Amino acid sequence: MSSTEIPGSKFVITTPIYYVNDVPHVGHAYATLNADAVARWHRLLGDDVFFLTGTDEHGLKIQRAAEDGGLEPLEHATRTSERFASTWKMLNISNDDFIRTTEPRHHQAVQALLQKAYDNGYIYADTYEGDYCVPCEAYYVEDDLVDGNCPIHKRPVEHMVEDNYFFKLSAFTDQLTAWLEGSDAEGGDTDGSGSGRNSIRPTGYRNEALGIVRQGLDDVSITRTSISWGVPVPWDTDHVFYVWYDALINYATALGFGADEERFDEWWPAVHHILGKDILRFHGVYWPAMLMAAGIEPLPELHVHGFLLLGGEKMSKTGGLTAITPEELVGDFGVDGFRYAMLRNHSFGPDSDFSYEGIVEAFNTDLANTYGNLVSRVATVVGKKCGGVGPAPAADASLSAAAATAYAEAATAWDSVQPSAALDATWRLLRETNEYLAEMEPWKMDPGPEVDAVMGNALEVIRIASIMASPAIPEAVEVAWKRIGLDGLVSEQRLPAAAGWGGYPGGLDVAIGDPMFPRFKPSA
Ligand code: ME8
Repeated sequence: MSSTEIPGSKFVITTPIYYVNDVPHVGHAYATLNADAVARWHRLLGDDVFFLTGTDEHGLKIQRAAEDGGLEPLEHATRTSERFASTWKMLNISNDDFIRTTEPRHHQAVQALLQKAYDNGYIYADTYEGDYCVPCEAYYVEDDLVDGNCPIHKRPVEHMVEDNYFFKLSAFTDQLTAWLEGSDAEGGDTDGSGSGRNSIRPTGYRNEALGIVRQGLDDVSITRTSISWGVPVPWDTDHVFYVWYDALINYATALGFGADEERFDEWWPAVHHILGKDILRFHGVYWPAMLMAAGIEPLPELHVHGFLLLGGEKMSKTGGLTAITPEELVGDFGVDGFRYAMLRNHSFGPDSDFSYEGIVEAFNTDLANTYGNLVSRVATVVGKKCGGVGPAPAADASLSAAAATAYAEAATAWDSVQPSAALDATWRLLRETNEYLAEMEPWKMDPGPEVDAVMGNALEVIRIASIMASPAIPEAVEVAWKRIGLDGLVSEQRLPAAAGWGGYPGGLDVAIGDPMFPRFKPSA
C-alpha cells in the first residue's frame, strides 16, 4: 500500500513547468490534465493536496524567442506565461499555485539550494566545450547525435566553449543506482524512509534511468557566462545557472525551500512529479542527484508519460504542429468532453496516437451514449413510473457487487496514476447499468416496489459513478448530481465511504433536463 492511500495525508503533484517560447498545445494539456485529475482524486480521498504548475522562463531559447519578437525577455515571458495560465483556467485545472521561474521567490530558492551543493563540495569550476541544442536547452555528446543533429529536434547543434561551473554528477552513481534499484512496481521501500514509495513509474522508465546511470555519468556543466537571462550564481555573479538547473528547483521553491523551512519539511516527502519521457534524464537522474548534493531527502516519485503522436511524429511546438489548440477542441467538445477524451484515449506511459476521430468516438460512445444516456433514461422512467421521485436502492442488488469491483479497480488505477484505466473501470460500471436496465425493462413495469428497486439501483450507480468520474468531467457530474436530487457537491464527497452501496437516500426529486452530452456530429 502506498503512502498516498492514508487518508488526510499530504499529496503534492506537479506538472513540468512549460517553456514560454511558444503557446500551450495539446501535449502540454495532456500532461496538465493528468496531473489535475490525479489531484482531484486525492482531494476526494480527503488528502491535503498541493497541485503545482507553472512556466520555465529562462535560457537561451526564451532569450532568442523574445529577441525575434522584438521584446524584452521578461515581457515576452509574461505574455506567454499568461497564455498558459488562461488555458489552464479554461480547462478547469485546479492548480493551487502557478510558479514562474522569474519570480524572486524562485531565484532565492535556486541560490539557496545550489549554494548548499557548492558548500558540500559538489560544484567546481572548469572549461566546457560541447554541442548544444537550443530547443532542448541541453548539451549532447557526439554519440547522442543523429547525423550531427539533435536526436529529438533533428536540427543542427551549436558548438560552444565556456568557462563553467560543473556539478559532480559522477559522485552520485552509487546513490542513484540504489535509489532507482530500490524501487519496484509493487511499491517497495525505495528511499529508506519506510514510506514504501517507488522512484519512477511505469517501471520501463525506471529501467531507462537506471540504464543512463549504468552507462556512466559525466559531470555536467551547470552555469553559463555567455547569456545573462537566468538566475545569477551567488558565489560568482558573472555566471547564471543553466536553465535546467534553475527549472528543476521550481518544485522546491513552491513548497517554501529557502524561505519557509517548516512548510517545506511538511510537504516535501509527499512529492509526485508528472512529466513526459523527453525530460526523464533531467528528472530521473540530475534532479535526484542535485537533491542528494544539497542534502535533501526523501526523493520525489516520478510518473512518466509517453508522447502524443500525430502521424507518427511527436506533437510539439518545435515540430510545427501547433495547428491543434486546446481552445479549438474545447469549442467542439466542451471542456469536459475534451478533458475526458484526453484522459481516456491515451493510457499513461506509452506513446499514443492522437486523433480528432478518437475524440469524437470517446465523446459519442462514452459521454453521450453511456453516461448522458443513462442519466436521461433514468430520469425519464422515474418521471413516468415513480412520480418523479427517486427511490432508494435495494440492499442486495446485483449492481452493488459491480459497483464495488469497479470502485476497487478505479481506486488502484488512480493511485498508480493510470487515469485511463480508472475511467475504463468507471465506464464498465455505467455500461453494465445500461445493460441491466435493458434486461429489466422497468419502462414496461407497473408502478410499485419492483420498478422502485430497479430505478433506485440505477440512481445509486449514477451517484457512485459520478463521484468516480469527477476527476475527468468535474462540471458534468455536478449537473447529474443535482438532477438526481442530491444535495451539496460531488467534489465535497469523501472516498472510500461515499462509494459504498446505499448512499442514495431515496425520496428525492429527479429532474429531466436537456441531454448532458448531445451526440457530436462532425460538420461535413
Ligand atoms: O521541457 N505529447 O518544457 P516544454 C505528450 N521547460 N506530452 C507532451 C508533448 C507531446 N507531444 N509535447 C510536450 C520543458 N508535452 C521544460 C520542463 S520541468 C522542471 C522543465 C509535455 O514546454 C510533456 O509533459 O518543452 C513534456 O515533458 C512537456 O510537455 C515539455 O514541455
